[in-house]
Amino acid sequence: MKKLILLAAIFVLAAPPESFAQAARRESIALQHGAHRIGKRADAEMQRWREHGLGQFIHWGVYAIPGGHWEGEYYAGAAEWIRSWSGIPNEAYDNLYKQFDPVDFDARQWARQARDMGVKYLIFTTKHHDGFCLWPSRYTKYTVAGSPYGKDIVGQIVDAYTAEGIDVHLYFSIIDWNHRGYRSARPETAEQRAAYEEFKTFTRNQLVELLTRYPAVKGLWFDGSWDAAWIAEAAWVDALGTELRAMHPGLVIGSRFRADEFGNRHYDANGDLIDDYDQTWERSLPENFAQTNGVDWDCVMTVPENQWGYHSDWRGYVKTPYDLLEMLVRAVSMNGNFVVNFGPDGRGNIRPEETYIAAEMGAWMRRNGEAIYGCSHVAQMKQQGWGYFTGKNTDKGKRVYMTVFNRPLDNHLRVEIERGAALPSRAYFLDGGAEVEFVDGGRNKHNNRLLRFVIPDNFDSGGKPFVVVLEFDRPTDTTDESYQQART
Ligand code: FHN
Repeated sequence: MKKLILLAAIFVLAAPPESFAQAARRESIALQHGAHRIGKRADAEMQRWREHGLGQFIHWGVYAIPGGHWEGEYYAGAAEWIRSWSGIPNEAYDNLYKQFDPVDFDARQWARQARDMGVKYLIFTTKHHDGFCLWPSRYTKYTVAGSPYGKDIVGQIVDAYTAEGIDVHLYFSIIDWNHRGYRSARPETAEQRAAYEEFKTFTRNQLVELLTRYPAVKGLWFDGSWDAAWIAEAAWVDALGTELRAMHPGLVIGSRFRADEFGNRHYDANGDLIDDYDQTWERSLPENFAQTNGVDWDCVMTVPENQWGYHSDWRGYVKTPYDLLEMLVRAVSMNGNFVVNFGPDGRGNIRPEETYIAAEMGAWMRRNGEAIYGCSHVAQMKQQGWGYFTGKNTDKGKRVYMTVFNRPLDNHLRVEIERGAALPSRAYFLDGGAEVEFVDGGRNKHNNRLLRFVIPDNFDSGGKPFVVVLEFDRPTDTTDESYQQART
C-alpha cells in the first residue's frame, strides 16, 4: 500500500495534471469571442440532444430538380453544388425555382418513415448555399412562396416531425449565392463593405424570422461559415449568437457558426470548443475516443461517398444499412450522435435506396435501440475487435451493451476490464433476453480482468449485428469523470 502511495505521489509530481496546463494555456490568451464555457453544457435541452444517438439530415432544394445533370450532362460533384459548375449559367439555375413543384411531397409520410427508422432528431435545410428558402421568408423573393408549389415547406416539416416526437434542428447556410451582398473574401471597398453589411442584416433577420416562425425547433445547424468575410466578423457573429440564444432558451448551436477573434474555427485559440458541440465530423468518424477531445459532437454522413442533395445517378461506393449501423454504434460508443443524410428528389419522393436504409435500420433499432438511446462511452472496458461498448447507468446499477459486428470464430467475445472496476452480475441477449454465459479468465499482467462471453454455437443473428447486455449492480463513474481522470 505504502509503495502504491509513493508511486502515485511520484506520478503526480512528475506529470502535472493537464488541468493545470490548460489553465495556464487559457490564461495566456484572453479571448472575448472564444468559447464562453469550458466543458459540456449541463442543461436538460443539451442532455436531450446528447441522448438522441441517431439523427436524419435532409438536404432538399431546387438542386433536386436537375438531380446532378445539366442538359443531359452528368455532374460528378455533390448535386447541391451544381450551380457552381462552370457549365451552368447562374441565371438559368436561379430560375429553376419557377419549376419547383414537389407534388408528391408529404411531410407526414417523411416523418413517419423517420420515426420508424428510429430517428430522434432531424436536421433540415431551410436554405443551402444557393440561397433558395424553403420557407416564405419576407426578406427575399427567392423562396418557395414564389414557386408553383407555393406552400411553406419548413413549417410542414417542423409540424410533422414534432408530432412524431422527433426534434427538429434547422440547417442554415451562411453562404448565399443569391444575395447581392454575399461575398467570400473580406470586403475591401466602401461599396463592398456596404453590401456586406446588408448581407449581415439580411442573415440576422432570416435567423430571427426562423426562430420566430418555428418556436418548436431545438437548434440551428450552421454551414458555409468558412468564408474569410464571415470569419472576420467574429464579434458581430458572437453578438448574434447571444441574441438568438436569448430569444430561444435552450437553443443548441454547434461549432460551425462563428470563429474567435483570431479566426480560429471550431476550437478557439486556447483549444476550447466554440459553442455547444463539435461539428467537424463530416463523412468521417474519430479513430478513437481521445480524438473526440471529450466534447459533445455529431457526425453527419452521406450514403454515397459525397452526395447530400438528390443526384439521380449515384456512382462509387454506396453504404449499406450494415455499414451505417456500424458507424452509428461506433459514434455512440465515443459519445457522438450519428446523422444519416437523405436527399429527396424534385417531386418530393425519398429515393428507394434511402427507403431501404430507413426500413433496415429501423428494424434493427426497434429490437436493439436500447443500446443506442441515452447511451455513452464506456471507459474501463476494452474489447477485442468484435464491436463496441455503449452504456448507461440505471436505477439499480449500470448496463453495458456489447454490439457485435465481427463474431469471433470461436464464439468467445473477449473483454478486458480495468482493475478496480466492477464485474457484471449477468449477461443476456438484448433481443430475446436469453442468458449468455461468461468465463472469468483471471487477470493479465496489467492486473486487469479478462472475461470471455460465450455465444452459443447455434445462435443465429440472421446476418445482423447483435447485442449482449451486461448488468452491473453498481454504476461506474460517469464517462466525463473517467475521461478527466484518464487525462491527469
Ligand atoms: O458544402 C456543404 C455540403 O453541400 C453539405 O451541405 C455539407 C453537410 O455538412 N456541408 C457543406 C460541406 O461541409
